Amino acid sequence: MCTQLPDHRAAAAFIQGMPKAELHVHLEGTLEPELRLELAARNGLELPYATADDLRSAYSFTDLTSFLAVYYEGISVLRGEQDFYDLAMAYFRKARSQNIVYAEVFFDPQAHTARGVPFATVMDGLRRAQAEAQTTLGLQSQLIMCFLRDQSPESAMATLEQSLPYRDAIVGVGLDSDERGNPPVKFREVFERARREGYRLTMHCDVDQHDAVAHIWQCLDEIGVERVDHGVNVLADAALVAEIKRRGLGLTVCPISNRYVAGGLKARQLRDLLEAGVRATVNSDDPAYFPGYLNENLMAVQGAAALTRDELLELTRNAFRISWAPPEDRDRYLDALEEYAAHGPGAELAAATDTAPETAGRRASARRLRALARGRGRAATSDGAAART
Ligand code: ES4
Ligand code: ZN
Repeated sequence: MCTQLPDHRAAAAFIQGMPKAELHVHLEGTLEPELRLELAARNGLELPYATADDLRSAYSFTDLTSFLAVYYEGISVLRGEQDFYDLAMAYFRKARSQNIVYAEVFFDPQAHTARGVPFATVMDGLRRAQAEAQTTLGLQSQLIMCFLRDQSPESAMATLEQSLPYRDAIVGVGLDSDERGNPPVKFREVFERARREGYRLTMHCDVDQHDAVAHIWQCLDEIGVERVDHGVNVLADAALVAEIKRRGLGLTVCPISNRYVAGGLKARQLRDLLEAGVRATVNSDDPAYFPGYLNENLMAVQGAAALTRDELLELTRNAFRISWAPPEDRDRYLDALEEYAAHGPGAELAAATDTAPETAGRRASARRLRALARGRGRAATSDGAAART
């Protein structure tokens, strides 16, 4: 199937209405300037800017390192439990307004504990927001704790130990911050321990970083991740693509983030990943800094690479498939998505083009998609278990 959405408005309506999952968003990266000013005032802190627009126009970065300096500066207004609650709740409201039904959200405990904020304060605020979002918005969420790769492995291990009383409130661990000189293997023991404690494993491999391909291989061979955050550079190595497919690993791609810190949306690469059969997804990363939440990211790549209705659906199927939602929830979300595919905007169009002449490649991919939609496809995950594809 190769149904083209007829125009921008049709694409926007289709994307808005689609039930979606977000798997790569840093809660601290959702701190909008308005809330940053409010929290600064609440905590008696002076900011060098008086208005949200002043703050926005002062955000200037060209790469990961310069972005991270701005990001950590922003974080410094987060102090009390209510601050973390407000931060998370604002994101959950925004997410639900975009018809996100399930979100896995990153947080960076070391960026707070290093400033004297207790681990418990962070957890209490985030967990209260999660419970509130579940009951009042119907939004399901899970937390992923990231270690800062530009800090020591000892600091990461101490953070892992601090998290253990909250083991049931955190689904997995990740690795973020500045990648240069901080390869995955630096944290091998920390991730080994995290796995033993029952955490799911993911790691950032930011786009176009020094040694990007080698870092992704390390994630597979030395760490045993289930997902790679970003990871677009896999395309430089056919054997790596093949291995990622063989293991059924997911990639959480963040197009607008890439435009800001890696020189382009990487929309063509995203389409190549889909065509190669890699479980790629679209996500928003740090939407307060790389303007655009999930729908805007999907719109951006749809516009740049003329993604079809079916490709947009496949990106969203991938997000639910590679999510760490309990299997019964994941399958319910996938069923709701198939319902949307069958009856949502453009369904008549899809039915009509389904009978149009197709290329052999399109036919094969349509067959694969139909089989997958029926839940027959199975792939091995990194721990060897069979997963619904
Ligand atoms: C991040 Cl874009 C990105 N890369 C690595 N670490 C991060 N933390 C927040 N955003
Ligand atoms: Zn990220």
